[in-house]
Amino acid sequence: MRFSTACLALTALAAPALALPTADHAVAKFENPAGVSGQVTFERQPKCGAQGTHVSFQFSGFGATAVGPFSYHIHQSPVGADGGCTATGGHFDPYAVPKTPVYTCNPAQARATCEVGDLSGKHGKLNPLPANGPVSGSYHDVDVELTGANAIVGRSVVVHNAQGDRIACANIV
Ligand SMILES: [Cu+2]
Repeated sequence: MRFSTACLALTALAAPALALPTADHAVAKFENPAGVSGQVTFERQPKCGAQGTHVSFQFSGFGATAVGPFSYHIHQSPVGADGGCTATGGHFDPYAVPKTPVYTCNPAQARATCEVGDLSGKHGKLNPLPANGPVSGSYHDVDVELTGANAIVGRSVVVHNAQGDRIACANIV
């Protein structure tokens, strides 16, 4: 959430809305009728600075058995052909941030210590109120890129329950 205010202020000053080329926009759509639905949208916004994307998310359908707060990350690989989340591999971490003695990432600490894909570490976990209700929000993330060597397109977003289990995943397209 650290970058939201400045980003929105600058966006408001940008005059007419321009159609975004495909490379400036990507989305992960969660379409699970029996479980977590929603989407995470990534938009490159040059007015927010040369780097990064504006990220907006909305989720619902966590269900009575899913216990949050829910973390969510960009994972290295796409969802498996069978729809399973295991194939997504680990967190997207192109800069190989230090993991010893222990990896930590929270919204109060320097972002350079966080994996690029650790969206909930950098910006906060999903904390629906009521417990299994819908949740939404947005922020600017200076390290998430849609183009170039560290592009996130073709990877995936994975949602975890409080125990760390992968409860939903969707490809970033
Ligand atoms: Cu994850």
